Amino acid sequence: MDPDAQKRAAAARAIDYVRPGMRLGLGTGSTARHFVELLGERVRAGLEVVGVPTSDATRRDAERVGVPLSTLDETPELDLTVDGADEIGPDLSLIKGGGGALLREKIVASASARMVVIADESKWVPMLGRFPLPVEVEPFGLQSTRRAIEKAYADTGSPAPAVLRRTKDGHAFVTDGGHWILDGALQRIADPKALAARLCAIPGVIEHGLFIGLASVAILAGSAGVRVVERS
Ligand code: A5P
Repeated sequence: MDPDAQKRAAAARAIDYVRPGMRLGLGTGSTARHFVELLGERVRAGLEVVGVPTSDATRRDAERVGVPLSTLDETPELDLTVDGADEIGPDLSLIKGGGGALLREKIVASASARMVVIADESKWVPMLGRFPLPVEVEPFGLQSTRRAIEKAYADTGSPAPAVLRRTKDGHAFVTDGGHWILDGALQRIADPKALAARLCAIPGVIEHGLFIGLASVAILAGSAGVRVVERS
């Protein structure tokens, strides 16, 4: 299986977790897009669910395939969120936000009774940190916020620059919420909880891409097939 087929296989297994009447959080990214497409097939075959998208891109995908949509204002409690990840650690801690949707992804996952993360095996790591950690920031005061973030990295044992994410044409990448993203290539995050607490305490930080204690199931697809890991 090539990586895209693996993503689709993981997404297909996640469909097993969907029950009629569920209120679903719909993740963002290439793996989550497979889930939305497969969910659309089920909806067209008669399955009744409602979805809350985590990004404008996912909203458009869901509309295209016919998944009925709601918002967290109309539907503040969800049964299940299915989303991808950039890295998955052994305790199902995640790095997310490679696609820039981390804030809405975290809000939606936190409003859900359960989060299932879907990915190809390349996302499974013994320790988080090889994928650059995205931190969503308020543009006002960027340099001060950047310095505070870099101090948090150094103080927690992973010194690294916090680099402004840019689009291909060189402009700052702007999130759906109108914020910017600083990516930190930390290499290893020895204590994700400690780092998360430090980042949350910085006023210009809107949200960070460490998802701790949110995912309860990981569905991983590789060349040997699909495996399911449950958080103990
Ligand atoms: C979006 O902001 C991210 O959190 C994605 O869920 C993550 O980047 C995984 O994306 P892929 O499924 O495209 O690898």
